[in-house]
Amino acid sequence: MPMHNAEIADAFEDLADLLEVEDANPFRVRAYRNAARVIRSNRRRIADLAAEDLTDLPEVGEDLAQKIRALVETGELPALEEVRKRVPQSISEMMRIEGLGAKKVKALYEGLGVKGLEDLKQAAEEGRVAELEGFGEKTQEMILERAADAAEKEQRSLRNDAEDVAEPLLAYLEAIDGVKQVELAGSYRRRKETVGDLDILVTAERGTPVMQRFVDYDEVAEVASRGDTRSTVHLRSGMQVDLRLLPQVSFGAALHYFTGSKAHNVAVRKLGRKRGYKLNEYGVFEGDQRIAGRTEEDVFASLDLPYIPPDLRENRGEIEAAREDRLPDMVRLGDIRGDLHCHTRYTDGHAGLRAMAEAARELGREYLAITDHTQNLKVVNGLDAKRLRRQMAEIDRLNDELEGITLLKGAEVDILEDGDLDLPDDVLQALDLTVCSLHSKFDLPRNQQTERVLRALDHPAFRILGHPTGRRLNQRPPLALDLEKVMRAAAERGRFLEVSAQPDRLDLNDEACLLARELGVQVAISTDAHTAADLDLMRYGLEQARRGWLEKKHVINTRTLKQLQKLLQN
Ligand code: DGT
Ligand code: CA
Ligand code: CA
Ligand code: ZN
Repeated sequence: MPMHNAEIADAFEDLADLLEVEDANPFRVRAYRNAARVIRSNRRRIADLAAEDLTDLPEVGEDLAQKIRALVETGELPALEEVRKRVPQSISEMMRIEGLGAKKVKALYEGLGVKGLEDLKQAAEEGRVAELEGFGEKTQEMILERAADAAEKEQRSLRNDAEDVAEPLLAYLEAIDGVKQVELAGSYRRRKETVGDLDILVTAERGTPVMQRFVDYDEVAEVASRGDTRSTVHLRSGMQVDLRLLPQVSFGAALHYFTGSKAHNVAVRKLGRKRGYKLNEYGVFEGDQRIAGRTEEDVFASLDLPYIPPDLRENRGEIEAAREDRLPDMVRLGDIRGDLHCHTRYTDGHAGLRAMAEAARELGREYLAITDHTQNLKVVNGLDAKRLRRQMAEIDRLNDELEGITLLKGAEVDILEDGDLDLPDDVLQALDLTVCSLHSKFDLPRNQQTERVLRALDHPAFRILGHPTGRRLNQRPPLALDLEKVMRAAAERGRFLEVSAQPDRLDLNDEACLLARELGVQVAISTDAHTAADLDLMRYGLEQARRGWLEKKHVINTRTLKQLQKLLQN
């Protein structure tokens, strides 16, 4: 059974974590992390690629290719086994606590000898953590709060990882003779940014061996329960899957029920009760009479509601909006005309300007902003004014030559600790746009962090706030920032916020998108592409924008180039 991309990526991430604790060369740590990212987001199954093909992947040279082969063939990564001899493996458990990075974990290990979550909890309870240099009462409390979570809760899967697992399984089920409908409900269908487990609903002709085939699926590691109408398994990737076999007459009701969210269901049921109906996963009932249930449309129609798309079913006002016929006309992928954040070989991207431009054109984009990092970010060889000027000249030359796509001259400008921007004003003013981002000092107190961003917003060259909260799903919590204040200021000054489509960022998230809509700030949905293939990540950002009720008019990269340029000049 070949390894999943996610499993390979996890091994390299573990390696990077442990090396970081060991204080290894940061470039090496970064190389493994980048490789993990490339592997995780690759469409093809890495385990099926030959050694030569592996080096074609961005970030993967001879050395890494060899490590990947070894891992795929033996199930072990020798370099990882080596570090594990030096650093207890359980140490990386501690990194699952949001907010505890390698540096802090290392200090805890060396200073207190804590080797894992259990040790750490005990040390915190005894008050020893607060006494350690660089830690205090607040950190200790945070650890106590989050350690229990980290121990219990399996991490939720990122949406794109869940897709890698779900899509082949759905195809497998659909191919079974006699199977009629297969739908994946739950948070997956609502396009939530992370997924706890997969909830699959199936209808089939009588006598179809659905359950048998399900538990026989190649990727099943363990069958947790098996029945005639419901089974639960755990896949090798760690994902839990519930499968329910349903009669046709209640498929729509079940699909609605198991799509959720729970809060949405509760609100819909209440609405039904007001009319004297009973709603459950079998249908809508008036007395003993089933009045709806075959399709979701029927279920909504029985309550005089139009169809509510799954993306909106979070009980955030969608039922009232549906009743009053003012559901949002959510932005679609086809509305997107350009991409306003990407990197090239000048810094930490893996393709040149031309290759990025051609890939964007291939996807139907009309414009692409090149936004490499700036000088403060040394680890990626950030651009100083001189190198940026050189890139700008190259963009001018390319624009003369290229048909069907326009490159915009931009930069992802570091916001410095005091809110200054990381390039001289004259070069900033010469750019078509800036994406201004926080890449350091994540732990400033909320007031100070907010002031820092507000100051940056005041700079005349500021255009878009990149990945505003800095969160990395399953890795780093959002930084303390008064988003409402920032949004109000952005709205006043005609600035924009980014919705990063990077699957582990999705930042702004859905709720923040709703707030942006309410406060009248427009957003840019951007891929932050580091490879040509990354330009196709757009849909992940789009999904969260849709969950946040955003429409075409709220998203600046749905504008034509001319309209956008006007908006940016303001
Ligand atoms: P997840 O798996 O944590 O990402 O989130 P969901 O939304 O997929 O939740 P899950 O798998 O526990 O259940 C799937 C759906 O089934 C959920 O969205 C709504 C429905 N459901 C489950 N339990 C209940 C319940 O106790 N009451 C109601 N009203 N609905 C429920
Ligand atoms: Ca679920
Ligand atoms: Ca479930
Ligand atoms: Zn960035």
